[in-house]
Amino acid sequence: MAAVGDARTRRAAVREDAATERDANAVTRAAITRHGGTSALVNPARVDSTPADPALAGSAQVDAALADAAPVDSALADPPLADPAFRADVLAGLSRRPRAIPARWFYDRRGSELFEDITRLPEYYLTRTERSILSAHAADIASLTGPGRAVVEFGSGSSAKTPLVLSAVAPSAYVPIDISGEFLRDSVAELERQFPKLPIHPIEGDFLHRLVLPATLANQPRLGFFPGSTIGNMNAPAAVDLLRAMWETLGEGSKLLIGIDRIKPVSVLIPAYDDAQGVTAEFNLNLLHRINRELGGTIPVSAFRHVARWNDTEARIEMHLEATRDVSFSVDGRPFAISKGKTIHTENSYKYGPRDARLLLRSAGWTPIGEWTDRAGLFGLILAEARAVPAAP
Ligand code: AVJ
Repeated sequence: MAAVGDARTRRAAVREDAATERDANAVTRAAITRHGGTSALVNPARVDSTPADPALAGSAQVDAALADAAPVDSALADPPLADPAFRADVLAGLSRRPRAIPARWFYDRRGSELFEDITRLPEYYLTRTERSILSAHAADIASLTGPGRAVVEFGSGSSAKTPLVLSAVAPSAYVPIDISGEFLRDSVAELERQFPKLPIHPIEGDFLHRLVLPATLANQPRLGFFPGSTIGNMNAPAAVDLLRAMWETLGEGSKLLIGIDRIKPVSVLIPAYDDAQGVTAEFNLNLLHRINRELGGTIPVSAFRHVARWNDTEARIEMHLEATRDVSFSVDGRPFAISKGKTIHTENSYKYGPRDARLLLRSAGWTPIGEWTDRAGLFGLILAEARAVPAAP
């Protein structure tokens, strides 16, 4: 374990206005940015919009516009279970310049399967590396968190890394939070078999907002768990908002174990997002298939190619879908045209140096108290503590 700085003297400020009671336990079944999820297509997602970063912008503003335009029963007339938030994000995303569609819409059933395949690719070092860090340092992590904490996992998805943490930290309870009830039920059933004495309290909800934890956990200290570098999908302001919402959900004195992917040579980064087998390309292109399936689109998918780029000033991998010829098509009856060489921006995956990652956490009131990495320094696992708002010096 590498202790991180003199944590006690550097408390980060916590804004009090991060979340409102109105947002408590919001249950929405739309997809959000996450790994391994399936979206049941019912309600519009309530995702904070980040206008400076169109690929991640939420749909709140366009929801409102569309609510006026679409007749109430249009969902019934449309192809299978069209999510109004998906439609709104796609129509708005294809209309703006540069074109951009939020990455959270990757995760329909097929997209979630393809993501699982990505995590097993030789080039995709993230999942494998994070898991090896977790198992190599489990005892160390446990000694810093202490036993008897309720482990709260944000975006638990298929909970693949959960057993590593649960067997290490001797938790009092496990609280998986996920937007997909289907995924929750599957993973809870599996974990109940593995940890028969552990109380499990699943919450189907959107962790981008403050949630109210079950009353039975009121007096138990908490350990948040947010693996997979899911935070990398967000730009800095959105990431800080999310980390603050987690602070509010967990409360002062809680701890957070978070996986954050690191900046590294482009020769390693690009193949991780543009693999030899073309699985990531298929994952990216599936978004166009999904638009065709669910929104009555006529997009000629074969006229697009997957592109992964490193944007050095923003310190992020970008995924785009590039038109290989001039194309025109319609979505939901609306016409669109894209000229050869132009792209639809579909994902950002931000990477952080060790100090960048710690500053990000501090910006949201989380004081780093431990950090682990692999031999090559590919991936960072940070343990942070929710400290009170500091007095000004
Ligand atoms: C789930 C956001 C962590 O950015 O590495 C993988 C998603 N996109 N390959 C990532 C993803 C293309 C992944 N996250």
